Amino acid sequence: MKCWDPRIEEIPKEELHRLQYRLLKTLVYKLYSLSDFYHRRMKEAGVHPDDIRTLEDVQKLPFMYKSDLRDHYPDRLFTVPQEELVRYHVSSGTTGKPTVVGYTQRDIENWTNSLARALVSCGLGRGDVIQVSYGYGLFTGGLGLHYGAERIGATVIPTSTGNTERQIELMMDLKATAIACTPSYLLHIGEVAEKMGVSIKNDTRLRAAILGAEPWSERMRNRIQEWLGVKAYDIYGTSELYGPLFTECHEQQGIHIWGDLALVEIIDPETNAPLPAGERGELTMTVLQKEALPIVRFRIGDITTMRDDVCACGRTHPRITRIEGRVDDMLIIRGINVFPSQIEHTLMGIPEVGREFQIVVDRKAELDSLLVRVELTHEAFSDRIKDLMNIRKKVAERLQSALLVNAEVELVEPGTLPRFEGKAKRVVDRRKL
Ligand code: DLL
Repeated sequence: MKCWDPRIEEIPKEELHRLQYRLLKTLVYKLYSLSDFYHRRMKEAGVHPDDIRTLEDVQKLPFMYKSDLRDHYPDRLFTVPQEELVRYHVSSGTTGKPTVVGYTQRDIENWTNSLARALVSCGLGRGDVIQVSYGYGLFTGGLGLHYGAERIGATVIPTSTGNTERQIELMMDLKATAIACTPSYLLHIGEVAEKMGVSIKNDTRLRAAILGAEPWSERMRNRIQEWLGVKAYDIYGTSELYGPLFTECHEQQGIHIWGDLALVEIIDPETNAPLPAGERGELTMTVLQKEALPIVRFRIGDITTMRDDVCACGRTHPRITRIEGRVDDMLIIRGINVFPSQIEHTLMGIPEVGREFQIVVDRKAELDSLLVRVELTHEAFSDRIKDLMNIRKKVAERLQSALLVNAEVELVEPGTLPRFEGKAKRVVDRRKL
């Protein structure tokens, strides 16, 4: 099957814009009358629903921040009574209070359909066996993918995370053709499989991996594809926008954002000005059809670029490029901005470097220091001391030229750095401890 819903996925752009405008206008009127929060915010911003006369007028509306959700914990931004809710999810809130999201039956429908379109665009469908190794529970990854995979008629293995050896046995016994998990967990699965004497590439039917929930680099994709013999697709979403929602298609040229569900803007994080397609900034979304917890101009904090050209696959909806990281994950080292994903991309271009690394930032004598601990491949690790010194020098030079910051490099034995079952934590910022 080429598209799950070709009528909407290949809709002419002008028609999509008209539809978005209609949905936006309806949403704004609804919120003005239904939500104290949005009513107040719009009044403060001096904007009335009648002022929304074009799609670009979305820019007149006030922004919403993660702190708004925390400040209204647990459910004070919901616009439906509890009886209308069919589910809650709760984000773990690495920085402070957790946030609670609620769903009506229709919200679950929209979420599921978005993932059905996405999974079909990754070449999956009836006959596929999809192992869902995202966490099930309060996290949106497991149940989100589960519903999407069932909707397209695939067979789901709901393994959730953990118990990795058993995951590999089930992958073989039940002939999984696809896996959905974080990229860091797939690395771990691949390693554990090797220890069990199993080659994912040769001994399983796995051919696709739906990877996201954390930043990962293009070079990591190449390594995963080559090593495990799968096509690796980027999947994006956040709990506030339902959960995992959008993926790349088989062209692997950016993540398709279904325009009938969400309106994308890229904002300059410093000036708050909207940026045109092709310019890098902070992803901001308005969810056009969301009942329980409406989301308008939500400043997600992820850094990306928008593409507005039509994809070679024929889908007309806007795309975003791979997320580089979150504004608040950016490390400022001696005044220079560094994203952990840049470090990953640089390291994965060095053949002697294995797949795991750790970044340690500290402050010594009032100066920031950056230490990058790098696992070597088994072959490189058995090299002579002199060769190791050369590898260390090479890694330090590559990092210096990519980041414009000096990094101390420590080479470590393969298999010694932490492994992850959910989202990876590769940065230790001792300045914040
Ligand atoms: O991580 C939802 C999800 C589940 C997405 C499964 C994909 C797959 P949260 O826990 O609310 O929701 O975290 C959302 O994770 O703002 C990004 O910073 C990061 N993130 C998610 N997907 C990607 C990705 C889920 N593909 C936050 N690349 C987002 C980079 C990602 N970062």
